[in-house]
Amino acid sequence: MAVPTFVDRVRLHVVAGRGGNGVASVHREKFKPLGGPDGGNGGPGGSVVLRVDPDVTTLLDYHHQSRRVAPHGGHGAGAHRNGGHGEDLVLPVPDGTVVTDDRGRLVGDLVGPGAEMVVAEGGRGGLGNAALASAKRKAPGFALLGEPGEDRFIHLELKVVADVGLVGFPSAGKSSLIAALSRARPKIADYPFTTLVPNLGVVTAGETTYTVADVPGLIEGASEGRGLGHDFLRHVERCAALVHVVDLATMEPGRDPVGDLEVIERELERYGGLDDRPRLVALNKADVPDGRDMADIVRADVEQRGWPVFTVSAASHEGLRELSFAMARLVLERRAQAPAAPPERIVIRPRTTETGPEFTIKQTGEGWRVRGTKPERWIRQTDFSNDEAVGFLSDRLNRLGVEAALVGAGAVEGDTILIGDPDNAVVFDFKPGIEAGAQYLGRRGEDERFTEERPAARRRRDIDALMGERAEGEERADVARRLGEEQE
Ligand SMILES: Nc1nc2c(ncn2[C@@H]2O[C@H](COP(=O)(O)OP(=O)(O)OP(=O)(O)O)[C@@H](O)[C@H]2O)c(=O)[nH]1
Ligand SMILES: [Mg+2]
Repeated sequence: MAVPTFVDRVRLHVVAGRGGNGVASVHREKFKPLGGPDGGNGGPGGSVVLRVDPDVTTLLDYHHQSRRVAPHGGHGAGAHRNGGHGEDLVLPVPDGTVVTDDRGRLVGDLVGPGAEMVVAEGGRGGLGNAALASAKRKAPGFALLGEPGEDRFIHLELKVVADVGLVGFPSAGKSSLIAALSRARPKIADYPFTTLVPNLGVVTAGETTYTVADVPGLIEGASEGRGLGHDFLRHVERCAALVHVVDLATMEPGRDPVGDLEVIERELERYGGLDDRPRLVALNKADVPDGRDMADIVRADVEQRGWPVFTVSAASHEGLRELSFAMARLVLERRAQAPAAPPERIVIRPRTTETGPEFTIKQTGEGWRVRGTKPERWIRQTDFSNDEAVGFLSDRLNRLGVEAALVGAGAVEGDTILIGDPDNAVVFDFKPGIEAGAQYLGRRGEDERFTEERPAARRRRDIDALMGERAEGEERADVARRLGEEQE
């Protein structure tokens, strides 16, 4: 098969960058051997972003290279140096690109220049030990790891964004009409299925400028896959109006203009969703001998259906002015109903914010399975070769109530606990710090992790302590936010 030059459907593997690791470091200076923690944070990984670029008309690039990877964030360093941000990988896509996930669910619809969407979010950078320090935990000997970036498959599908769609049998003259009405130069030939992908032309009628697209020819049974099938009709789904292009000069046995029109209407109906679109009928090739007579016979029949009829010739340009103004009127009506949004930057994030419980516990054959956004994120951030980091993890899990919930559910010391998704879970032996039932008795007073201080006050003080040591004022808000999230 020839290499396709127009690709309107691709499956793309997008991988965002990993966040950089935070670093555990201690400030050293002459005469000041214990200068406090100064390990910087890792930078976030780059995201993969789709952005509509008016100069891009096909998804061909993604057909050739179907895996796209954004750069990682930099690791933190000593002396409060934070790792650099991984740059976002921006992938230009044509206007009208529809994004779905592997299960066919709609993720987004990119319409209008500049519309953009994050399809794989970069991983967060890990906090360094400076940011993890608190009044109680003055010199943490650990830092958090950066998180992996999102890694997913998406499907891109192009739906041409045109105001008017031309439909009709092969060789009816759809491409010829586009060529006659606009400056587009699509391929025109006297054999069926010349057009294999939609052509787009820009038409100006008086004050109105609009776009016209043709669709590869339809034949009887297109909905069952005959000819090129009716799949391409998705390109006219967004059109304000449809124009039937009817061949007045067909020599094929069994075909006539009115019959052709009925066949195409049936195929449109089978495709579905296009009933509400106003229609015009262009009887084309009026220049052929007896063309006009044929047009007059057909006209009465078609007008009965309530559709305006135009007798035209793409060859001699007869009737094209009237047709183009009639199309303009329908486009204007549609635009008046739904004014086109100004081309602003839309940022769609595919993930919705999670609701519901922060974690769930389920007993399985392998052990107790803990799932939840936070516990799973914390696992990814933990350097399991560092005992202090593991201690910090268990503090966080306790604070969220995971341990208590496990005990409440009947887990006992020595049970297997799995945190995370089945393919990639971290496995622990359960070693509760509280006796069964003891979770109702209150907190362990002597343990700093269970101080009675309100979290908000503690967080504020932690930030103040941290900021006292640091000059980078502009990062204050960012660190405050991050600490808030990390310490929740
Ligand atoms: N005489 C005459 N011939 C025309 C006219 N319009 C188109 N044709 C001819 O009809 C043939 C088919 O035209 P196309 O524009 O390729 O038809 P199409 O509808 O795009 O066909 P497909 O792409 O195959 O679906 C070509 O040989 C054209 O030159 C017309 O107004 N008059
Ligand atoms: Mg064509």
